[in-house]
Amino acid sequence: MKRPESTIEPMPLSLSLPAPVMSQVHLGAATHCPYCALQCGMYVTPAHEGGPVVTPRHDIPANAGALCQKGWTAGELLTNGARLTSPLARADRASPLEPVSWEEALARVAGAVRAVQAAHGPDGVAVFGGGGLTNEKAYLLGKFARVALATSQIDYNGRFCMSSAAAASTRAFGMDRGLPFPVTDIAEADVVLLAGCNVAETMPPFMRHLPAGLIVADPRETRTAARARLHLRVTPGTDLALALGLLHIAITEGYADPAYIEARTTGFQEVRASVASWWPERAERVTGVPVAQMREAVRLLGTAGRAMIITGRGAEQHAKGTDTVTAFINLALALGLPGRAGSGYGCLTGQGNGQGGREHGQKADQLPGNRRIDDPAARAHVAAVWGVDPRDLPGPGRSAYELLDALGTDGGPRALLVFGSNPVVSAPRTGRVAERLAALDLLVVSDIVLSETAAMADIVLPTTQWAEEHGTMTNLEGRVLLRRQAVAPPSGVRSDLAIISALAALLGRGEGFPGEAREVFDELRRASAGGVADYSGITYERVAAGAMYWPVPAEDHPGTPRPFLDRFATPDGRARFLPVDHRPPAEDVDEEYPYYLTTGRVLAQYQSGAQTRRVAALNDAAPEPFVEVHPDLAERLRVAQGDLVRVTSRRGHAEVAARLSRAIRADTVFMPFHWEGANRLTNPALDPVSRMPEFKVCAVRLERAGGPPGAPPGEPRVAPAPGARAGRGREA
Ligand SMILES: Nc1nc2c(c(=O)[nH]1)N[C@H]1C(S)=C(S)[C@@H](COP(=O)(O)OP(=O)(O)OC[C@H]3O[C@@H](n4cnc5c(=O)[nH]c(N)nc54)[C@H](O)[C@@H]3O)O[C@H]1N2
Ligand SMILES: Nc1nc2c(c(=O)[nH]1)N[C@H]1C(S)=C(S)[C@@H](COP(=O)(O)OP(=O)(O)OC[C@H]3O[C@@H](n4cnc5c(=O)[nH]c(N)nc54)[C@H](O)[C@@H]3O)O[C@H]1N2
Ligand code: SF4
Ligand SMILES: [Mo]
Repeated sequence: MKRPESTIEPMPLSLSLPAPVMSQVHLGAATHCPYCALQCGMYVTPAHEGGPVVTPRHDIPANAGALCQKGWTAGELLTNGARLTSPLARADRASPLEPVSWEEALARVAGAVRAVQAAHGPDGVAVFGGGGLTNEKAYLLGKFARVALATSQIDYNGRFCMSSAAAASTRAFGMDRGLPFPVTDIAEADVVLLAGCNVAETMPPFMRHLPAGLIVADPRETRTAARARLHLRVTPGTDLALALGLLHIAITEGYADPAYIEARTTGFQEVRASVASWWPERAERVTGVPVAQMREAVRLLGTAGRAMIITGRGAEQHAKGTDTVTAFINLALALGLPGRAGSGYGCLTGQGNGQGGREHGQKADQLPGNRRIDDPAARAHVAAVWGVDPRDLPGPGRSAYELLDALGTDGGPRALLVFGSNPVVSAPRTGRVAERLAALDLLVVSDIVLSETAAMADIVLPTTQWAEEHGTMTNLEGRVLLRRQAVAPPSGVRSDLAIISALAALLGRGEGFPGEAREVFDELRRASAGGVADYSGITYERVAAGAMYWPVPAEDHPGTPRPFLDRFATPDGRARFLPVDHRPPAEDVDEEYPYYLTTGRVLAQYQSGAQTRRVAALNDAAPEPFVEVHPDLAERLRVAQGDLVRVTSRRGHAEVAARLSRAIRADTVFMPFHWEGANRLTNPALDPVSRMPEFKVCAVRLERAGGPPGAPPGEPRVAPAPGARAGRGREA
């Protein structure tokens, strides 16, 4: 490596920082949270006893001085004893991981990659990326796969997250920008419908942007739903029918906006015909949402001066997620919302760089700038930037679950390089995923801690994290932000960029893989130029000086906070209505597996828990996995609060403590996926368009585990529904 490993790099910004930024320098480096897509602004001050101190920034409107508990405690990630500080490798599968030098670790990766490719061809090696990686990392990783490895086999965890919303937005609007408006616009709406988002726990400071006129569709009475004027307690997996029913009501009761539909859209007639049979009583039968509530929701949305419809993973993580989002977009279009100030449709991106991470080419079917890899013009443009022949660029590869499912099989990849994901906890049907990972000739994981996936690896590469590095992140509103280095990384770790750069060199690609973020970003700008997600006009200086919303096609272009105000990004500038129809979940309940399992998040844990389970305060707040069960169901199962319950699906089982709550439907149970277990149960049925797995609904049975079967349930201690709770979470 060229640069010393434990010194702070100079700020990559010139000294022309605007005054407000300069005056805050004493607060520590102005950077952003390591976790979710709200990317709350924070200062990180290195020199404090007990480790770096985090304080919120006020100059980033997304959080405006607030942080959630995860943000406040993020400093602990930087000094955590669980941090990896040396590469690890094992002599063979039976031996333990032992510290090795960087030279040895990288040489072993390169040697094994060569051997696998010699025996099985370029596609013998696969890459799995993450939506938490900076734009620079996501870009370089995609280029590394296509150019240095010449493999088509790259995908990333965002397939499990944003792919359905992305696919639906692209086909309706020609552009996939999660919120096509600044997050602060939401407060200007009179009514917001949140379909399958629990922002009170998943991005608490976001709550302040929500208006009083809140409608929430969720099978559970979450802390978010408790704040809503109207809670539609939808049966898991039936949002598509809900959206069709709402559109039927909107049309028949005169809330559609004919002038808008005429001027700004195509395809309304087909959609109108397709929802004609979705009369409200039929939608009620499918969704469990009373007709009166559906009418009330449409009336609120239809009579509001400004209204928004926003989807989250609850509506999207289904084998019909793309069509479900399309149905909500159809509703928004019929009401005349998208492309009007203070109104619109949006989805809530989840991971820290879930937006940028899905634009720059770590996705199987995509090249930088959110270009399609099967588009000859896109291939020609990117190949020219990369200095390669377009014919040498591989075509689309397998989607995330299909890739994991194929590992070590006949014709599947024999080696996998993972950067920024923990799929053995977070992928669906993890029993199968663990078996496939174990069948590989080579598993390499770059991580900051020994995640469950890293623990299975042959070689583990310890990497720098958020406040130890520079780069850019694109938040949920499409705003590009600077991740600034605040503290020196521990000696012994290298950045992902340096790792990719070194591996490329060892594989004979010394040119074209710089290890410095800014240099990578400058190339990313050129590669994205002319694409849908055009970053060509963005510089680190401009990002530091003010809000930069993509697309930014030139250095004198002001950026695009609201891309759809005049026209949509389709060839004719019009948004497209697309007819879609409801279908049941891929796996419905039956006699053997009589209950729905849905999965999701709790406030204090993040994703696979690799980071947050290692932060003491967070682990105290949410120490163990559980299954949320309605007291009526618990009584039927003879299960009391805290009892160990065995939850079984067709794919596996997990034993977790029961948490009784009236906040959930009696036909449904909920498990967070932050611990190994929930995903042993989930169904990898894939959406035909987005290849999103059906995380949010499968069929399970439950029984009391341990203890004498059929013992009296005792006095169940039932958690009150969140509406009854005094506190409102640990929001600052
Ligand atoms: N604390 C915390 N915050 C996070 C994360 C985290 O792991 N922990 N992860 C980040 C990431 S990557 C993401 S993607 C976001 C996700 O943010 P959200 O989408 O808000 O999170 P989830 O908990 O997965 O799902 C939201 C809600 O969907 C509901 N739901 C389940 N099934 C259905 C259904 O069929 N229909 C409907 N309408 N609702 C349903 C669940 O009950 C849940 O309350 O959060 C981000 N923020
Ligand atoms: N059942 C169920 N499963 C789900 C979901 C659900 O709702 N239900 N949600 C899905 C969703 S939306 C998502 S986004 C996925 C997320 O699932 P994962 O991809 O497993 O997400 P993380 O736990 O964030 O994993 C990130 C890993 O990268 C490491 N890391 C952090 N920063 C860096 C970095 O800069 N470089 C490198 N190399 N490593 C880093 C972390 O320590 C961690 O081990 O889970 C999906 N799985
Ligand atoms: S909501 Fe919490 S986890 Fe998300 S960016 Fe803000 S402080 Fe971090
Ligand atoms: Mo996500």
